[in-house]
Amino acid sequence: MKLTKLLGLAFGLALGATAANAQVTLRSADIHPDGYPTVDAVKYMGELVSQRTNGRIKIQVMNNSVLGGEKDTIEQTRFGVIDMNRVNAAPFNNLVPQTTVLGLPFLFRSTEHMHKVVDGPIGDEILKAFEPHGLIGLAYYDSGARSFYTTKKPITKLADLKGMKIRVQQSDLWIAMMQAFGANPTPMPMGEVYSSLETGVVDGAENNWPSYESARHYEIAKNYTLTEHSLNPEILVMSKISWDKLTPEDQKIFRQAAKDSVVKMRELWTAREKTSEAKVRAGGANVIKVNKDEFSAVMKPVYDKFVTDPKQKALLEQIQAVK
Ligand code: GTR
Repeated sequence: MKLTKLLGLAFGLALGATAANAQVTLRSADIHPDGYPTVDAVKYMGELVSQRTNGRIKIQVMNNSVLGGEKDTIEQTRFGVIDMNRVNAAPFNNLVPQTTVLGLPFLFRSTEHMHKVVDGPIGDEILKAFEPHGLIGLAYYDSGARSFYTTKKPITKLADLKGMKIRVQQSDLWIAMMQAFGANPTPMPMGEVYSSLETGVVDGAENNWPSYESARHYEIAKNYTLTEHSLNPEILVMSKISWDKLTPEDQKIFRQAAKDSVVKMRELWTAREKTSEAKVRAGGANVIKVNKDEFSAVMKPVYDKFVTDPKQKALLEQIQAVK
């Protein structure tokens, strides 16, 4: 073998060795503040990944919307600018239509029902649907039940929503849902909601206890009406560009660590729902119980609009059939 060839081979080996031992830090986006369960769950996943790769791969959670609102970070994740992203299912709806069923109003009978669906083959099928869009679906996280909150007029019955300007997530499903409730939907990123409530751009919004509390919306929108209209979960995704750079062994480690972080997330979530509820009640929130049947009774147009093709219909039926 010629010397130059030998040298080349040695160089190649050295490069290979460096690449295998090199440390990589993947960036994961989240809009929530420090200590929010989704943020801590991804940090926990990062610890597992780091342990299981002997410190070769780390995950840095860049939360507090530092990388932008959810719609923007989804695009950046698709293009590999951001490696991972924890986002609610709603902003994925227009990109990955299969996610739409998860947010359908009054679909899940309970958290247990939702868990059974996302933990089983239906959940896997929806996660797989991300891949053609440049994303790898890794896991579902809890997001509790979403309920309305308003600054001035409290919602005590369905008719109160008539004509109210309600902030929604940037998803056609959510726009249609608000219209079916009789409200006037205003889609915008979460980061703009506080000032929009404060300045009267919107009369209200809707979210779970922890977001209502952590985003401090309860300070200005004191009426929280327990409609619990959706149990739409959170979804953790990875950029396919970043994923393809991992070895098959590391991909397995990521899948398992994501799965393990779900268990952690559920513990964190259950605890946080309680502390957030206690905090907003202590902060003077006016918590209102309503007849939920009145609200669910007007949701047929939403189902008619979004469950149209046979695949969506089959998916919905499968979800409803899960006992
Ligand atoms: C939260 C969710 C966020 C975001 C937010 C919103 O419950 O965790 O990912 O979707 O709601 O309403 O924009």
